[in-house]
Amino acid sequence: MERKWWKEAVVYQIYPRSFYDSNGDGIGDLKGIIEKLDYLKELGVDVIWLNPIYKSPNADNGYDISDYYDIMDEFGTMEDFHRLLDEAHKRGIKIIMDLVVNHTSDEHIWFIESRKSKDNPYRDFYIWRKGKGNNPPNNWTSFFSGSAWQYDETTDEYYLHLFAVKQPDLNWDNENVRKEVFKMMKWWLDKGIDGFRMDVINFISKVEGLPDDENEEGLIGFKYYANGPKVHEYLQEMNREVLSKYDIMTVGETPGVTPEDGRLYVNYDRNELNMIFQFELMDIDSGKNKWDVKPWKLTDFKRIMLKWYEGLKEKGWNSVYLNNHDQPRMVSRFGDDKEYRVESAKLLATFVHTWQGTPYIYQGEEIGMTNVRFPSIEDYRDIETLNWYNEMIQKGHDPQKLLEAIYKKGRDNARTPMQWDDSENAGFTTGKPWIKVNPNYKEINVKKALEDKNSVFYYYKKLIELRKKYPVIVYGDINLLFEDDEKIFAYTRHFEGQNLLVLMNFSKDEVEINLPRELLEKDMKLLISNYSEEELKRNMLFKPYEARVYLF
Ligand code: ISL
Ligand code: CA
Repeated sequence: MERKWWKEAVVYQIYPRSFYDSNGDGIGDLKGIIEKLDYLKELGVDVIWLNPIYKSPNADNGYDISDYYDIMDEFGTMEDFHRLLDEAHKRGIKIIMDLVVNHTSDEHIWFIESRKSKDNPYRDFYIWRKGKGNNPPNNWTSFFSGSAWQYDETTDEYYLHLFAVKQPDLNWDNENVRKEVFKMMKWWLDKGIDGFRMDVINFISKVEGLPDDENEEGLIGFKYYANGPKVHEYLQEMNREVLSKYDIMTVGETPGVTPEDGRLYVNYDRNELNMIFQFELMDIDSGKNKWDVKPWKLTDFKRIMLKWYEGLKEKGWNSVYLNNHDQPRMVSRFGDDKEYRVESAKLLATFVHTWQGTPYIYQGEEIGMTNVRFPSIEDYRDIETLNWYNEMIQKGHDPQKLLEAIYKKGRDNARTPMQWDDSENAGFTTGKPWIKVNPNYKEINVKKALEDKNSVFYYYKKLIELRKKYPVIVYGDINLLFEDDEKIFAYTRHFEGQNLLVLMNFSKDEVEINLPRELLEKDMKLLISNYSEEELKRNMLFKPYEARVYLF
């Protein structure tokens, strides 16, 4: 297997708005990130992925970009950005940027021009269609509720927006759109950035004719733009024109992708992307839609991860993540955010860092931050959450029940400010934060974590160190043990004579693990565990959420 720096790297995702506020306006900023670089250096991460920092009116917190060549006012200036890149590089930390090119803001100059007239040179940068009588051109729905079409009076046509009304979709079939995007990517790469995370990159090619979806459930129209007809042609063009000219890493965000589709994006010989984010694991607890939450099963968890491991094996590379800025906090979703918060946060980290693939840490995960339960809908900021809530209220649903779903799945769970210490507003800002902090910050914060050698933070630090020391953790193949067990997740890994045994109890019960004889006979060296050495004398009786990693 080919060794690559981005396979060995650990990525840390920063949501700048909620990371650290350097000037007291209540909004995290670039200077704030610079101030915290030493903290990230201490943790040991190699790459920072920055959520969008471009100029934006913030309908969707920066995913609606009005100028790709400028920095969002609240976040600082281009000079601040250069300093951030420089200071990160000085510490040996790379920076990858979010590339949001399925859509722009409606305040982007291209769209302002495009909507002016049907013969404007930018008209064809976006997807405009005539309505069907008084109805939109087709029945597709938006991720953020309602129709995916917005009527525009000026020219009596509709434009397509898979996300918010303020996020019109670009028309990738227009060669000039692709040229502009590639030019912009080079402009950033020439500044020395180290790669891109590509927002919904598998949505850029829509099926010709934009047909009605006969299946009127869930996200209507999805199959006509997810992994569309020309997506691979466009990504190969992007690779040829831009990516292949730099030593960078790329990761595509790709909702609705199976391992078969995945191979087409990441197989080495296809020259498209290095990695993608699969969503099958994130959908593990979804019923009719994300808000309809059903219990998840460990056997499904294992099955999905194994399928992706086998699916990309030797021909491509996986990414491993359990949460991000769109998802609930992993300890609340897959662990226990009460009695066993610390233990289960460490257990989940053990999985993320010892499975095959590049691990992605989302800010705050490394101190075990949890979901939040705001008392009122007024406290929420996320456009997806608010649009859905309003739509459901109009349909007559019970507000309290809606809040319960938001507590489980709302995106603001991940977006509350980073908890730095136990002072007011968790030390995130001296002003009024743009979104309230999680009230548990007195208990869960960075300062406390750094003072406690048994904290979640130091466990992450150690996992990251182990990854650097033992190539088997990065490159080893995987063999699952006890595949059908609903409590135990266990596997061995092998690489060039190094062997690893990972044992994890994903339950609140004590569980005895009966290792197969051939493993019992081996000389095992414990590399890391989330319970104390003293307690480990219990041998193979595993405490709630206990995790151990052995080298043999
Ligand atoms: O957030 C989701 C589930 O709640 C996803 O459906 C999400 O909308 C989808 O994965 C696309 O996400 C990305 O593009 C969006 C942006 O709002 C998200 O923050 C971003 O990660 C539009 O740009
Ligand atoms: Ca600020």
